[in-house]
Amino acid sequence: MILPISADLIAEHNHAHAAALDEDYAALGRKLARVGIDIEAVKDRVAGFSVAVPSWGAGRGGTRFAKFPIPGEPTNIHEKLEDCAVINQLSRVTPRVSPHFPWDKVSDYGALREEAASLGLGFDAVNSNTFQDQPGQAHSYSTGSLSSTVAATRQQAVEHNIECIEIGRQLGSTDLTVWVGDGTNFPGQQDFARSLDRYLEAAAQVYAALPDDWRMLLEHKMFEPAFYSTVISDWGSSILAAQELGPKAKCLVDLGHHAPNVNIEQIVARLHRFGKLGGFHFNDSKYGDDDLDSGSINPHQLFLVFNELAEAEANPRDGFRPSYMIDQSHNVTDPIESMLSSAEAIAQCYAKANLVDRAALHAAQEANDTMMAFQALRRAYTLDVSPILAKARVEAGGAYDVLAVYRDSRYRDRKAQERRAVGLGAGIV
Ligand code: LRH
Ligand code: MN
Ligand code: MN
Repeated sequence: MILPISADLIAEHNHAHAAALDEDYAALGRKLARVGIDIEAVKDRVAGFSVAVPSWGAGRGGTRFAKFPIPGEPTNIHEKLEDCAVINQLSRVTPRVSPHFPWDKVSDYGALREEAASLGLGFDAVNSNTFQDQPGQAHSYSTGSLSSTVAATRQQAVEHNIECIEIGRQLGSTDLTVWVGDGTNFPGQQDFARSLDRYLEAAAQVYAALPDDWRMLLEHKMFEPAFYSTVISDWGSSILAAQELGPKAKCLVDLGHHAPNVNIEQIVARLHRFGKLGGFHFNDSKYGDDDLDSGSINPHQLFLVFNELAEAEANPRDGFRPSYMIDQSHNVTDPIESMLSSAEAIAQCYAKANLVDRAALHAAQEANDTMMAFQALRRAYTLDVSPILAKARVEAGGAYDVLAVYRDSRYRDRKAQERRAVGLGAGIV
């Protein structure tokens, strides 16, 4: 395996911080020991945590107004994999990449899988794209895709999803994520009930093509690109569709796809209660599907989501296997830096959720002691868990200070010499 960043550089940096890390880790260990928590056990759990990165997040994002490329950004899936390898090499928490088709189309997927493996990476959920027309495509998605009024368009969307499953099999994936932008911009434009009927009928054909060990993750989104109504607009539509499709259909929660102020952590608990929690697209949001960096706007909400996940893991009803993925658009930062920082924010919330004294929380809930129930969460949230993350990272060969090593490596500058410049123009969603 040839990884993109020099192991010597990482070792040199880590050596310079080793004494400080040991001191901070020991101090936190003593603090946790006072409340009966073994820091080594927490570190082991953190070491087992991972979150996938989106292939499309490796390039600079943009809005429909503009995209501002940076020198050295990736122009194809091979270069994206290389950048994702940097993120995983330094963070040791992002060993899988989630590809999007046809954006990541190649001629030989077996070779792509090997290429990823040689960089220490595997593949996560495959994402289909029926929200955009491609050059030479027979039928336009302007009338919708799985719910289109045009039968041939629905068929094309079904076939594309089935092709994604086939690609995913070759890549070693076991999840198909389906997000459709289908919806309307005007009252009366389509019949709400009939468009859902069409979606369900087409989605059932995709579902029927799933291998036994696969899941179909239905991703809902309230609006955009449709601005009046969307076919799978909320978790209610999503869970109803998943229930109708069958046990392999689950719901995927993208943190930016909800109505403003919705209690997302409660949605997580509800979906788990009915065995339908399939996965996450982590990002943060101020106004809508902003795709901002995870934990940059509302880190407390991210913690509360992980608290529900920790609760669900402890009480796994119909099983607990959510797939975790970042889905962000990096419009003004180096995407590698954003994903390094986001992966750390996500892992921090995971660690904090694992530090919640669940017995104390449950006892306070039973006793209707509101303040102490809240304090059980607050105590975990206010802990600085960064020494635990850093220790797990360094022990796995990653960097103590991921951003400092990345900058010192001058990786992006080197890529700017090697890679062709990407064009200007509007970005993707
Ligand atoms: C839709 C979405 C979905 C797409 C991705 C590019 O807004 O969140 O997950 O596949 O963005
Ligand atoms: Mn998403
Ligand atoms: Mn989105």
